[in-house]
Amino acid sequence: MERTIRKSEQAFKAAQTVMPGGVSSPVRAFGSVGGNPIFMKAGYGSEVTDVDGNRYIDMLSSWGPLILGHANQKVMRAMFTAGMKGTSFGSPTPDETRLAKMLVAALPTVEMLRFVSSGTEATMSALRLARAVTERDKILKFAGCYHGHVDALLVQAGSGVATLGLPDSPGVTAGTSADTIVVPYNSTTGVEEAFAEHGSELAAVIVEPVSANMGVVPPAPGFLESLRSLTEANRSLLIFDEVVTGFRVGYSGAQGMFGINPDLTILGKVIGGGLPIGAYGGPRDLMAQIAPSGPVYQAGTLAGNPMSVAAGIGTLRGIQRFAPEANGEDNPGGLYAHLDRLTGGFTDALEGIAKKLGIAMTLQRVGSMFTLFFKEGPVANLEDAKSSDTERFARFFHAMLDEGVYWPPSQFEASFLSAAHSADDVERVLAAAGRALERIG
Ligand code: HOZ
Repeated sequence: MERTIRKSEQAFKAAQTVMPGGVSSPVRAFGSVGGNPIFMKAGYGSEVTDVDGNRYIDMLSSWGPLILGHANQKVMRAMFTAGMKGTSFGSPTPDETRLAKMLVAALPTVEMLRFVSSGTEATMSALRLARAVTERDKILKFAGCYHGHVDALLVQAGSGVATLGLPDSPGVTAGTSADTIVVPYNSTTGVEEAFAEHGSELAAVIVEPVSANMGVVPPAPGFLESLRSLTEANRSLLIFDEVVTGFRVGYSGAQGMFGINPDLTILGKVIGGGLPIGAYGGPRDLMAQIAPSGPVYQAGTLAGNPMSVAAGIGTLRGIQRFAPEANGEDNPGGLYAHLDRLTGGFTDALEGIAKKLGIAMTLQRVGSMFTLFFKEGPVANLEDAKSSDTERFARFFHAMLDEGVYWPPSQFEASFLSAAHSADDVERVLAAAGRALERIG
């Protein structure tokens, strides 16, 4: 049956009259894949339903936070129980300490942390702290990494900036971007050269330890190690942006997976279970510089919001208590091992289908996050990612929508599986992808 999207189209028309591009965040507008965005009305488990009533297996998972799937009942109960007692107090609550303790216990490099309301805020605050304690101005970032829409980091950024092919954003002053040094991802030589030239001026190197915003690009062997040793040697801080990877690639994030200890860690997404949240943390002596214990100012009316914090606690508990028997399978190793097997099986099978059809495709995956690039691989940096066949990706995206699968609407983003995706879901997505690839050629 033909898919009807009449109500989505009406909703988009109405949205465009009052919101730029009709959306609250650019990539959602389908700019790079064409067509009009689908407006959602509900999500349950591994599925989302649009306003016309079409159902899709969701491969977006709200861009990563929903590791337990949509409307997980335990998370919802925790969140509503908190909300029924008040949505915000502008005063501290014990649940903030509870969640903070869970995060500190999971991440050995984080002894103290501060909650904020988004990953962008967390990044902005971590940079301020790094600049304050090092008394230096410059920051090194990597092309294609995205750290929220912080002015200083909107230079050769990934995510929507890469998706829409935008130049660095107007409105960011030359002075602000003058303090940002950009190096290709996975280029240890580039970082060495930057340190040789600017070593004494660099406050910090900020990196997504697995990049997720030019599509999934894992760190090359030795890359993160070289960042650690170069920052140490030059007394700069190493900041891991684990907004995507934190509690997604493993319970101790990418830092646990690769065994590298950053000085500061930025968190978001999974730790709020789908509600707005962010956090930045590190060793006690560094975090003690934040007001009111120290002079580095940072504040927020809704920071540590009770519903976000409750959803975060509920999500982390759900991860810890993931019950293998509920999936009817033998599941040594808990949720992360389960997701690794599920996602690995999926990407291997999809690669096999593409090979059979003679389609140039590379699947890059770390744990339950992956990107299908329409090109021969590997993809090691933004330049590689940009040489993907984005037109073919757009055709694939729409063919998958017709097949009832909601893929991220950009070649430069990650797909995520969750605890709610069953083996049957994965089989259905594979079959859909096979038909879609055959159709688009
Ligand atoms: N920056 C997000 C993905 N990496 C996109 C956010 C959104 O559009 O919701």
